[in-house]
Amino acid sequence: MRPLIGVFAHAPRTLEFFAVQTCPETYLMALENAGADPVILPVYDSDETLRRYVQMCDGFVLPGGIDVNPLTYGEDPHPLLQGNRLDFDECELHLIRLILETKKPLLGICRGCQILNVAFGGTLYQDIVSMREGAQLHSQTELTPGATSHRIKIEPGSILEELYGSEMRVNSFHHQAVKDLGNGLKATARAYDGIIEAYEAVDYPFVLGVQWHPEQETNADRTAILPIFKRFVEAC
Ligand SMILES: [Mn+2]
Repeated sequence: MRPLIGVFAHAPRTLEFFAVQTCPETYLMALENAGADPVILPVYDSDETLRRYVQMCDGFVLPGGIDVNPLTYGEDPHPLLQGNRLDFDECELHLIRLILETKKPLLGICRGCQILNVAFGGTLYQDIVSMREGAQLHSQTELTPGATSHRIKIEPGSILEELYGSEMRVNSFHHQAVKDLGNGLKATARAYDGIIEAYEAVDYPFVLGVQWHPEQETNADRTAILPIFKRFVEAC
């Protein structure tokens, strides 16, 4: 049977007059193409509901989205912090902890990779350019849909190395990034400026965080079976 994958909704970047939770189609397409049945999970404050979601699904995807509020990792806001929602972050962190208890597979993408690191006790660069000297461009200016913009070095023995070898090109749509990795996380890929682009959780069968958007590759070919999603669905 095809695994049922919960994709968290995210709060959109643009401010609305009413709160919205949404999910880009590319995540759903990537999962369907990889052999899973995706379902969008709203993120809100009900322990009972969140536990039901966790029980119901075989694996989970944390999508990209707005900035993570720095109070979640014990820091005050930097002047270049962008739109964020503390209430949303707190519900998501609660949901992540419930998922981790079950050891079910979890894939964090972009903001998902960042908040998953916070759930493990890690911290973030609130703004890469102003907080990290010598950083390269991570807010991509290449406009072609599905295009990549920088290279990453991949660690031997990692899931990514198994899929892509020792180096690959990735897209890059982030002004925040992982600073200190959480307990039990191991960096498995970095950009050439040293920014962490991927990590795995040592004590879990499949917990992977990637700073780029692998699902965006479906913009170029909507029927493509993408390696990360295929590997994730197999783990589910
Ligand atoms: Mn990047």
